[in-house]
Order: sequence, then structure tokens, then C-alpha cells
Amino acid sequence: MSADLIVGIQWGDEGKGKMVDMLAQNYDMVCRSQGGHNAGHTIWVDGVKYALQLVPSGILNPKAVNIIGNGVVLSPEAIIKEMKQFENLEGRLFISDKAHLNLPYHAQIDQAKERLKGDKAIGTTGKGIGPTYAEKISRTGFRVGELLNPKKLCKGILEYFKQNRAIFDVLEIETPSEDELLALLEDYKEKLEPFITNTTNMVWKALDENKKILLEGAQGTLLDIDHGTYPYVTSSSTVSAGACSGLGINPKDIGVVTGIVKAYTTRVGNGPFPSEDFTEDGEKIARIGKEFGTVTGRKRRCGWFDAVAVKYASRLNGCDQLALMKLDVLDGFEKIKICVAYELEGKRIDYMPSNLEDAKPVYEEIAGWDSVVGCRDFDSLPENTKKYINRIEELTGVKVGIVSTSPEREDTIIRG
Ligand code: 2SA
Ligand code: MG
Repeated sequence: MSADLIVGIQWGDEGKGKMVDMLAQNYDMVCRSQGGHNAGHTIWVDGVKYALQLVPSGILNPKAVNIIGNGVVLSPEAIIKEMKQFENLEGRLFISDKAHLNLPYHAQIDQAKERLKGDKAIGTTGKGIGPTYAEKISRTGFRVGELLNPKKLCKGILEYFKQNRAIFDVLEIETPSEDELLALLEDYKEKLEPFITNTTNMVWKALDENKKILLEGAQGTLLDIDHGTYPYVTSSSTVSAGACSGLGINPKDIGVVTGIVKAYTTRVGNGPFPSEDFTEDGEKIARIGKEFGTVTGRKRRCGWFDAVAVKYASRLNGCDQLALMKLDVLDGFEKIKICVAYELEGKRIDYMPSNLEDAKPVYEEIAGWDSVVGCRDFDSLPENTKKYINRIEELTGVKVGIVSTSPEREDTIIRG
């Protein structure tokens, strides 16, 4: 049996939450493989609101086992807080002992470096994601498994502070007191120990037993550390290949890959965004689409569907289908634009350049429609909406297999 994958195709916030929440009902195991508590989505179940950042969405399905893989950076503080929303998590939630620890000083480093960068700031979530991954790659990080021996870990962290005191001085970060740090780590151990294990073995066993597994991506492909709009990216591998290394599975273990795209584009944080719309249309999309970050509350930049970027991201991930989300947000627009190419250094190109900074969008316009809210089958969509979807398929070369027509779970078209 293989593991199906949900991956963000744009700059995150594509509506993965709704899809994963819907799909998680049918899976035995749901896994996170990258990112940390910079991710976030809200799920409503029976009128109750749940905010998820690190815990996989399968937590709302009482039968599903949830895995936080080795590729995730884990803030004990954030997950302990998040876990309080749920009961009886033991046996339903497992954290890889190889995941890296995101500790309070990582957020301090992140925020201090952003401040120093001034107008060159990345616009991070300030959660310490970059510094945690940086230490992992520098081989100076600490892993979740080390929480099981707080005294030793405490010594290691203090030693790390000693070695890096000069840098911490510049960043104005104080060394934590030994007593306070040890108390903190002991508290983390007490609360998290029952959940820490070798998750790779668990995923392999589930695969061998033909269990249904869903891999839940966080952020989006254009924020990928290698393939995104560097340096305005997150620090993890957000593409499907990252799900393999982030869980310890191989490419042959991956089944259906579904790319999640919004019917338009948004981006939060700094960096190039060719199809950003600075007119009233962009404002209208933000307003109707309620485009505010769930983690930081930041207003998202809004613009039109970028078919060049989606084609690129689909190829990187090996998408079998796209799920087109928030289509209803475009209701009532007279004209809808699609970015079909870029203009770069006086030339028209139809591929993603290595640096997107100076690319200007080349648009095609499609006539709008009245409303798609609540449509549940493809045939009942307005003709212009069908044209829009067909054009997206033509330009990206990927089938739009799923269409979301409202935030409600049921308002989703699944095409056969
Ligand atoms: P970081 O904190 O180091 O990962 O930031 C680096 C860039 O990655 C972007 N990023 C995100 N973009 C969209 N959504 C994200 N998660 C939250 C959400 C965002 C929020 O789901 O709504 O609440 O603000 C997310 N996480 C990271 C970030 O904006 C930087 O551009
Ligand atoms: Mg989000």
C-alpha cells in the first residue's frame, strides 16, 4: 500500500486544511513531515473551533493515528499548548525522536535577525523555524529524543550558548539560567515522553499492513528552501520529495499526489509575487476570501491565478490532480485574470525563472460568473466557471479533480 500526499502548490494557505480535514476521515494514519508551528489552520467540527499548528489533522478522526515525522521542527511549548484542546491523545499521537527541537531561543534568534535585516527582512512568522533548521544542517541542533534526558540536554544547550556567546551578544539574547532551563526541559519531558518514539518504524509497519496513510504538507511549494523564491522562503523542503526524507519513506511509497491551489493567489511575508494585484480587485479578494494569516494574523497579499507557477510546482511534486479551492471567492467579478506567462528582460517566457524578482505577468482575461456557492457537481457550474477550470487544466497540464465552492465540507465537487 502507498501513502497519499497533499501538498501546497502556491505560497501556502491554499486551503489544505479543508482538504486534509475532509480526507482525514478516510485514513488510518495522518503524517506531518516538515515545517513547524509556522503552519496553521483552523478546523470547525460541530460548531467547535480547533486551531492546528503541529498536530496532524487526523486528530479529529478518533480512529486515526497521527505522526509528527523527523523532518518537523518541534516546539515543545507550542505542541503542549495545542494538545490541551484534545483528550485521550495517548496512542493517537506520536512524535519522532529524530525531529529537531525548536526551543525559545530559536524564536529570539529569528526575530532578532529579522530586525537586523530591516527592509530586507524575509517576513517570517517569527517562530524560530529558520534558526532550528539552520542548526540541524550545521549539526549543532538538539533532537526530540534528547528530551528524555533533561540534565544532559540542559548541559548541551548551555554549552552551545557558551560557544556562541559572541553571536548571542550581537543579537541581544541572554543565556537562560540553568535552574530555569532544567525545570523547563523536565516539564517538557513529563508531558511529551509518552508520545516520543521511532515513527519511521511505525509508518513502515502501517505501509506493510496496507493501512491508508495520508501525508499532510505544510506551507507551499513556492516557499520550498530549494525550489521556492529564495531567500523569501521557509527553511524546509515543502515538496513531495521532502515528505519522503521527512518521514523516512521512499519515493515508491508515495501514492496519489494532490496539489492544493487557490483559484487565485496569495502570499504572506515578503518576496516576489508577479500576479499580485494592487487595485481594488486585490482588496476585494482579500476581503471576501478573509485572507489573514492564522498564525500571525497578518494580512495576505492577493492576486490572480499564476498558471506558470502552478505548472512548475505541479511538475516538482508529481501532481496527479489539483484541488481548486475557494473558487466562490471569485464570484461576481466581471473579469478574471490568469497569468499565462511572464515577461522578463524584454522576453516572454512560459517557465519559472530561477529568480522571479523582475518577472512581469502576462495576463489572459476570462469573463466572470455570478455564483458558484454550494455547487456540488461540475455540470451545474456556470459556463464561464467551466471555461476557467478548463483553461487552468490546459495551461498547467494537470487535471482539476476537486473543486471547493464554499468553506463547508460538503460543498466540494469531486470529479470522477
Ligand atoms: P518562516 O516563519 O521562517 O517559515 O517564514 C518564512 C516564509 O514562509 C512563509 N510562511 C507562511 N506562509 C503562509 N502561511 C504560513 N503559515 C501561517 C498560516 C501564516 C501566518 O498558515 O496562515 O499565520 O502568518 C506560513 N508559514 C511560513 C512566511 O510568511 C515567510 O514568507
Ligand atoms: Mg495556513
